[in-house]
Amino acid sequence: MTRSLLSFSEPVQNAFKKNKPVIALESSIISQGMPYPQNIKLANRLEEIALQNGITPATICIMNGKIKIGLTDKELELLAKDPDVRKVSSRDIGKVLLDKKIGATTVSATMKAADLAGIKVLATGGIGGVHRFAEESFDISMDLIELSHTPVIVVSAGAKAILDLPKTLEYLETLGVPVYGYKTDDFPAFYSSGSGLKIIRINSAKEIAEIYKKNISLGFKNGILITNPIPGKFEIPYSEMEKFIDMAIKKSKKKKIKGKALTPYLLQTLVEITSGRSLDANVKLVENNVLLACKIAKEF
Ligand code: PSU
Ligand code: MN
Repeated sequence: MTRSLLSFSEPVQNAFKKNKPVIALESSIISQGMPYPQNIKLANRLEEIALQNGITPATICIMNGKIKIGLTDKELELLAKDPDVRKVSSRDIGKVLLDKKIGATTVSATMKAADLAGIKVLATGGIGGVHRFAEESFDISMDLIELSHTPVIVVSAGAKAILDLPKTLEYLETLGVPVYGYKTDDFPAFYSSGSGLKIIRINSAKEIAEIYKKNISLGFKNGILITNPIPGKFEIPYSEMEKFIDMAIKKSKKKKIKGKALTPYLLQTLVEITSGRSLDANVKLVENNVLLACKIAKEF
């Protein structure tokens, strides 16, 4: 029954048949996270990086009443261009399937799809988390909840810097989600390589896979959050970025932007305020995460 709702691309089917590693890629970053044509360039580039590293990429979305695991170039292009593509978190999957609409999957929905498809590693830019002023808005990304009950390794550059990072880390602890820094003990802040918040350091992809295997052996259902800092030469220092983020958040409050529209609005506003610098950093950090996801996938 599950299988009938999943639709695998040919390359992904072949990889499974030959027992070759596959990584999952989310699509909300394409449809809601970045403007055209940078989004399609990135989507193609990420697939290329995976292939060059001997890994089959499976970008995930919802189309024609199916959860698609692996997309064609045409399908990627559609996700990048069509303004009507919905932003789909886990809770939205059923409705978008029924409506036969096109849905771009966030980290939470992509984790769910990856788990159903048997894919253990997912690469994204930055996960969603606890928004600033969440004590008023209650806005906490479903990504965190999904990490607590879906056994997928999510490779990120930390949580998006527009969020309340200390609260996000606290909430991940409450939810029982292990958070590790790849070759760092400083929680990465998306555009910046560190936030000053301490996390546990891990030095190899092998160790990450081993922890995951132990958790699975014990029947644990939680995922693992790997945070991989943006390479230093591409980062925008935290102190510099904070001013821009404050400006973007003030603008969102004035315009009363809320709910699922908030994250895309803030990311887009930052691209404008920084004259594209934040977009360049976003691209670089995602590429870096795909590279690490490939290394981890090879350990299975
Ligand atoms: N990472 C990026 N850009 C993005 C996202 C992640 O570099 O646009 C998306 C992811 O799909 C993530 C979502 O799951 O933003 C979080 O949205 P929200 O805060 O509404 O849960
Ligand atoms: Mn939200």
